Amino acid sequence: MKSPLIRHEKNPIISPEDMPFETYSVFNAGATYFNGRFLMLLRVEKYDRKTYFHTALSEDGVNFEVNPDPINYPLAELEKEWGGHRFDMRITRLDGTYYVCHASWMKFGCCSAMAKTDDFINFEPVGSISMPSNRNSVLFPEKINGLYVRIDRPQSINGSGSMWINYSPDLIYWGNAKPLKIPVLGWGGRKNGAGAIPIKTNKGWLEIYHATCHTASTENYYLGAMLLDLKDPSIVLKAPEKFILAAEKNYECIGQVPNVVFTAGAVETTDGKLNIYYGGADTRMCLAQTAIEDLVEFCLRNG
Ligand code: BMA
Repeated sequence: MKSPLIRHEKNPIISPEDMPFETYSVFNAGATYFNGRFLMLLRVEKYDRKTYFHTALSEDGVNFEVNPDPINYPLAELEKEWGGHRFDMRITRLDGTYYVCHASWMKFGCCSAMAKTDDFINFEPVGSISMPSNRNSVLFPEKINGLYVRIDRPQSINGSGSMWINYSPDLIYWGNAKPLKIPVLGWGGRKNGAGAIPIKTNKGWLEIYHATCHTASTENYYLGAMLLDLKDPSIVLKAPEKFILAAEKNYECIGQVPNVVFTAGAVETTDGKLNIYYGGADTRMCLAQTAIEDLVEFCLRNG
């Protein structure tokens, strides 16, 4: 069975030239549904290559209006002290609050950090939630067995790394960490990390992740999908060896970092579809769509 993902005909849905201000790159947005609209938290780099985060809202999930003002994002204590370059915000709605997990580069390496918001205007730091080197944290949208759950990606000194799952009673103290046992992937020999927030289906938690491998010229990024056990998400039920998206189009192959498709957010539509928002070549925002049940079927048949 082939990947059920279909690239949107309007791709890229947001390019630097569509932005309401001078923009070098706009990519890897977190995404959620907020007050009846699709919301993206865009990672925006300007020509000084400094990073800002801007919300963008849409009625149909395709045409977005970008807020020209960046969000006012508070720094967690460690970031204040050591300086922080934040990126790749993943948004989880849990018990009516929106939690934002992101990577934070500091003097001594990269940590995962978290903040929360009710309105995407005011954010309150939850804190630094890992030791270095760690990134690609995604928080599950509900507690499991009374605990918060997240997937993250500890990174080894040579830059490789793989997804782990860990648990917390309070979002601050995390432990009982276990690696997620996915197969050795022909397209994922270098590293992998969680992408979208896990989606609950009756066959398991559906997780869309990225993985990379070195080719003769570049480190290529791919998207893959897997199903995790509903009651014990440390158990990988199905993880196909086929990728679901590779960088093929010009908007995925040419840009700041070539041959990259990278998701930090997918949003269910009211008719059972899934909008998978992803960065193309670390330069622009793109959209791929599928029916959730088709992606689940892909995992069941190929896993
Ligand atoms: C990863 C992250 C992503 C980025 C990717 C490709 O390490 O930094 O934000 O999209 O590299 O450059």
